[in-house]
Amino acid sequence: MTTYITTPIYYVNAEPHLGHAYTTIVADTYSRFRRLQGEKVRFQTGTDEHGDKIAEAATREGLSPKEYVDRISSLFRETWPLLSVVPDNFIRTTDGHHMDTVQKILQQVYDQGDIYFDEYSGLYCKGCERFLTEKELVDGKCPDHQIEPAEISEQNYFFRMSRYQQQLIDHIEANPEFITPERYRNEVLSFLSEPLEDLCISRPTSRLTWGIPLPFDDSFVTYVWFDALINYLSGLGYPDGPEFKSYWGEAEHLIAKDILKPHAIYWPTMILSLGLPLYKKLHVHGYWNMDETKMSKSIGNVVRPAELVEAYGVDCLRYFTLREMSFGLDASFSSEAIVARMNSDLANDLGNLYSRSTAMLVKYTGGVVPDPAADQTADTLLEELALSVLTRYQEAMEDFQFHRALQALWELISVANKYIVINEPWALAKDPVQEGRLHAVLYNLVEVLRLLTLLLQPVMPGTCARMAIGLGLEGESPLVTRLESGGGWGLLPVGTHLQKIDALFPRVEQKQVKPAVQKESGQKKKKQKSKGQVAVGVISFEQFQAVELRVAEIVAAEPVKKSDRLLKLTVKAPEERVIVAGIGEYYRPQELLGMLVLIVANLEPVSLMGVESQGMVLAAKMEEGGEQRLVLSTVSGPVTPGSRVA
Ligand code: ME8
Repeated sequence: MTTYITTPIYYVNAEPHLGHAYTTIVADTYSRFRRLQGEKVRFQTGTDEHGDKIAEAATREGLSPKEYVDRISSLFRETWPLLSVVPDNFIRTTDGHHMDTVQKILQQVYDQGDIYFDEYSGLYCKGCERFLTEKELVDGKCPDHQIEPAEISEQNYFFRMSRYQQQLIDHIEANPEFITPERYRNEVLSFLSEPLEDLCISRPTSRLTWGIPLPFDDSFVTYVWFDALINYLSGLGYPDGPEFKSYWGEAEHLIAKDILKPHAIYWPTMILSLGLPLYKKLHVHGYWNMDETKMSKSIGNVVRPAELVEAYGVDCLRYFTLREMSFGLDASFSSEAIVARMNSDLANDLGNLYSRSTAMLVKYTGGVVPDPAADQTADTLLEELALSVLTRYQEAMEDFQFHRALQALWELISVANKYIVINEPWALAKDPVQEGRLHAVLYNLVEVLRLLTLLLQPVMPGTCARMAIGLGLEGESPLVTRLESGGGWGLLPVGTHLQKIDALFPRVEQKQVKPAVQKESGQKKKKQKSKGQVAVGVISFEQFQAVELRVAEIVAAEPVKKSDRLLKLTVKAPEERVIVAGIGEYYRPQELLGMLVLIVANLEPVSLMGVESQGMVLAAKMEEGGEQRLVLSTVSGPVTPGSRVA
C-alpha cells in the first residue's frame, strides 16, 4: 500500500502562521499514521512563489522577487522541523524542474486544443489572484479579502474547463469519498450545477513579469494557479519519474476551504485534459479563527508557530490543534484553550496515568514488567476496551477525524485511570496472597501505556519516543512503531525493565504552579475544602508574571509549637524572612539547613499557629499508593540566594 499526501504550497507573501502550521501538522500526522500501518508514504509541501501578490510584497521590501522568495521560502522550510513535521519533498514553484514541467504541460494542453486566445473582461480580485463571478461577491466585495474586485479587460489565453464539466460531475457523484467532508462535496456539486466558464490561464507581461512564460507566446506568463497546482505532479517527477509511477494513483490533497474551487474544479479538469487518472481524495478543513475572524496574514491577526512551540512545546501544540478542531469545521485559537487542554488532557489524564502506573511498577516489582499469568480474575475490561479503541482510532485516522481518534484514546486513558482507583494496587501490595492479582493489574496498566505510545506516535512523536524509552522499549521497537506488530493486546514482554524518564509534560506542571500556590496560602485554603486535590485552572501570563519566585537558602528550621505539620523556616532571599511550611511530616528540621529552595516572595503575610509567615515554599505534591507526600523543589548549581526565578 502507498500514500501520497500533499499540503497546499503556501504563498511566500508573508510568514507562516498557525493556519499553515495546522494543515502541515495534519499532513505529517497522517503520513506518520500511514507509516505506522506499514505503508510507503510520500509527503509533500512547499511554497508558491509566482504572481502579483509576491511581486508586490518583494517591491514593498525593496528586494528583487527572487531575493524575496528565497528568504520567505526558507522561513517556511525552517518552520517544519520546529513542529516535528518531516516532509519527504519540499517543492518551490521557482525550481527549474517545476517550471519545465509547467511549460511542458501548457504545450501539451495547447497542442491538443484545450487552450485558446480570447478577449476577456471581468472582475479580478488581487487577493484571490483570479477573476470572480458576480455571484461570488458579497456587497460588491470579495468575501475572503473584503476588497472590491477591479474591472479588467484584456486579451488572454483560456483553458477549456467547460469541456470537462460533465466528466467531473460524474466522477464526484460516483465517488462519494472524492471530496470530504460531505458539505464541501455538496458545495462543489452545487457550483457545478451551473455552466462552468473557461479559465483564464495567462497574464500579459505588460502587467506581470514574475511568472513562468507561456511556451507558445512569451508576451504572457502563466496564471499563478495553473502554475501552482502542477506542483502536485512536478514534485513526483512527472511524466517519467519513478515517483510519479508509484505515487500518483494514490494522491490525497489536503487544503482549507479557502482554496476549494481551484482544487475541486480547476485541478481535476486540468488532470482530465492531461488524460491522467484523477487524484484519489481531497480533504478540506475549516479555518482557525481569532475572535470569530479567520486568522490571516492580510488581517494580521496571526499567531506564529515558533512562538507557540516556545510557549507550549511542540507535542502539546500538535495535540491541541488536532484535538480542538473538528476536521472540516472552524475552530478558535486562544491561549486559554490550549492551556486548558494541556492541563486536563495531557498533564492530568495522560501524564498522571503514565507517572502513576510506572511509579507503582517501580515500587512493587522493581520496575520489571511482571507476569500476569497467575491471576484467575475474569478481568477483560481494559483489554476489550483497548481493542475497540484501536479499531475506532484506525477508522477515524483514515477518515481524517483526528479529534475522534484522540477522543477514543482518551476514553481508554480515562478508564485506565479509574482501573487504578478500583483495583487499588497499593492495597493488593500489602497482601502476599494477592501477588498474582497485583501483577495482572500492573501488567494491564503498562500494556495500556504501550498501546498509547504506539497510537499517539503520529500526533506526539517526541513524547512517544520518551514513553517508549520509559517502558524499556527501544524507539524503533515494532511494538511501538508498527500497527501490524504492535496493534494487539498482551504484547509487552514480561521481564522488560522500565527506565526512568522525566515527567512527560513538564510545561504544564509549571502552569499549575499558580493555583497550587494559592491553595497553600492559608487564605484560599478555607474555601477549598476538598483535601488533597490540586486545583487546576487557567491563568494569564500577566497573572503568572505577578508571582515573584525566588531562590532562598534555609538558614534555620524548627517545629511550630503544637503542630506536627508546620515547620518555621528562616530563609535568606537575600534578606532574611520567616516562612511557615506544612512539611513537618516529611522533613526533619536539621536536614533542611543549607538547602536552596524556591519560594513565592510576594505573598501577603499570614499568621499560622501564631507565627507570621512571609511567603511560601514550593514543593511537589505526590500521591503514591493512596498516600500523599511533599517534596521540596530545590535548585542545583551555584545560585545566589535571592535570585529571581524566571
Ligand atoms: O492559497 N485556518 O496559499 P496560502 C486554517 N498558494 N488554515 C489556514 C488558515 C486558517 N486561518 N490560513 C491559511 C494559497 N491556512 C496557494 C495554494 S496550492 C496549489 C496553492 C492554510 O499561503 C490552509 O491550508 O494562502 C489554506 O488552504 C492555505 O493555508 C492557504 O495558503
